Amino acid sequence: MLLGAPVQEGTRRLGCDMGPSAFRAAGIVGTLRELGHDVIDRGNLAPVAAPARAHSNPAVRSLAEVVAWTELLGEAVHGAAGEGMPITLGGDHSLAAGTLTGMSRHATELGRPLFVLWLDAHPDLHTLDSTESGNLHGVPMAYATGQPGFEGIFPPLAAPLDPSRVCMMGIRSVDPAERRTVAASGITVHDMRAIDEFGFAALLRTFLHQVEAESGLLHVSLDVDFLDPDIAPGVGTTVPGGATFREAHLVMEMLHECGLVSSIDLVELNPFLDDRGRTARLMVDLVASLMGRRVLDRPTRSY
Ligand code: DIR
Ligand code: MN
Ligand code: MN
Ligand code: MN
Repeated sequence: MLLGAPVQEGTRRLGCDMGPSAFRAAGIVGTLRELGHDVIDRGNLAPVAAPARAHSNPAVRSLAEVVAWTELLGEAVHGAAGEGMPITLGGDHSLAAGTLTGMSRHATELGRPLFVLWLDAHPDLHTLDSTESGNLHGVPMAYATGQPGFEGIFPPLAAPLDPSRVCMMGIRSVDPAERRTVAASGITVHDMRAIDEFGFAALLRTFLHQVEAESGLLHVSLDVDFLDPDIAPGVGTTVPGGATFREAHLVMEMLHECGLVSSIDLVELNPFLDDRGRTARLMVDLVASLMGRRVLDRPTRSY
């Protein structure tokens, strides 16, 4: 189930609103059908215009728009999760506040715990009070894990994410307030140093075993800047030293083999900054690996 979410108000740089179109132009529908999946493309969502909303932190920008997207996506993703696997085509990463709202409700109804694999250069753990950039693509994980200051502004989650059920990988740009939250929250954060030292496979395997042991649902949130800028230039917040082509495909293939992925965000693709669509095509190829494309059939799962 594809849901277009052309939100760009969570970032200062314009162009993420073209992300859903670029995923379609890069062939996401045909690619998934070739793998044998039934695909329904619900087109692009559009929230009704919301009146501007101020916050005591004057840096915060486009709060009303991001809250409106959170409410709209919460409903849409909850509905889609009842029918299949919601794949949300972003749009900037503020949309994860909405997809996690929807998946939290779905998981609560099923009585299963929700796990999140956050693939990003950034932990996106700012609160509305701590953000200095004011860009709300930097806050969704603080909201979803129940950090203070979102009550009465964002919709309440059916259940805040348990930090022990969140795993972040690829992290290499952390603001001071986020660093304190990482230390205090109990979220598993594998920065690039940890990945250099232990490798994606070993670290991811540990997390997937945890999801499996608790019969969890696994939401995967893939920010384009998880990838190295050399292979993925089409994003507004490139950070050197990201995941390589091979590492990213390995992560995706392991996710397919685990069979636990319930929902996916594809975020921060900025076609205006891309190089003849190559970032969009790479993202579609990664989704293909996550959804079952492989070089050879493997007799046993590798995770
Ligand atoms: C940065 C950027 N930490 C901020 N965050 C991004 O503006 O708060 N997340 N780009 O993916
Ligand atoms: Mn992000
Ligand atoms: Mn329901
Ligand atoms: Mn990022």
